[in-house]
Amino acid sequence: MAKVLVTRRQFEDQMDRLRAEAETVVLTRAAPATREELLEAVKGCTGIFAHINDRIDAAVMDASGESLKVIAEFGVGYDNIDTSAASERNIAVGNTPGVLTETAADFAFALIQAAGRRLAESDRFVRRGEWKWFEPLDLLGLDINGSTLGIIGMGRIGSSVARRATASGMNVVYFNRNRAKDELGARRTGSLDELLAESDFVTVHCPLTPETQGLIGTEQFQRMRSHAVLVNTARGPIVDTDALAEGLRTGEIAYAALDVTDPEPIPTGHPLLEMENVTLLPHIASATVGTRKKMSQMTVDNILAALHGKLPPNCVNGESITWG
Ligand code: 8YV
Repeated sequence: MAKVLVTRRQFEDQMDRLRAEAETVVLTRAAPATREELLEAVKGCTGIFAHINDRIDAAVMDASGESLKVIAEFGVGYDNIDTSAASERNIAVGNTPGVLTETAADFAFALIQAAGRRLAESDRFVRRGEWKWFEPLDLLGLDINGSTLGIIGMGRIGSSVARRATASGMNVVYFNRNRAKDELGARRTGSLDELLAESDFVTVHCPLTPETQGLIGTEQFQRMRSHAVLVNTARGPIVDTDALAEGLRTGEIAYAALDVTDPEPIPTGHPLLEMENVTLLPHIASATVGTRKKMSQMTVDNILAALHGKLPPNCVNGESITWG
């Protein structure tokens, strides 16, 4: 019987689908597997049900002992998997595109609104007992309607955010390698600098690649408007965390709302944790019951297809796989 490793607890009905066809090992410890545990746990596996915290590189693939056929990521982003190493080894890599688009866009737009109107900060203000009387000049935010939103990465999620933004009366500009098929009333800027200079809100929706790592750093913060809000729900390393902390401290930008950080989780004592003008969330953009269930099902679909000798229905390196 084939063996499948699931690196975190998952929905039981989906685990039952795997158990029906493979010896299924679910790592149930509270914390993610350490490197040593992962190298040990993959031994003899045909499939890995992987999560964002698992670094699946050549060493992990080789530790399976050449049995590995499929790595299925629970998520649309798969920057934690070395896809070139997988392709070289004829290992299919699957992901879960599409199902989380609207959920992630809802969340990004919620953060744009929450940051603009300083919701988290205002909640802390009330909890600290500082709300004693009405102050007309306290906790003033930034209007959503009439403001300009800059979207970095106009793919599925970026486009869905654009739809929400135009419906809320925002002007939308975007920066993307190619012109979007449907621009949804948004205007493509000629450069990232142009987008940063024009935007009141900037939201990040590009994948993490060697080209986008550190895309927003010191120089970019200097180009942003001093009242601007940065929202990142994509991947932490796209933004230089130290430069961001400095930009927030010196007033180069006004506010940041981050669902993703670098490193993740953000370590105790990190300067961002001490700042009032930052909202920090624990990577929950796709975390609704409905969406996470669909992601789990798609991840299992990707594994089961490979166990049956077929390419996963959502395979990112299908052109390199010689079976299926
Ligand atoms: C997941 C995500 O929660 O899809 C993605 O790329 O970042 C999130 O939806 C994450 O991948 C959990 O493994």
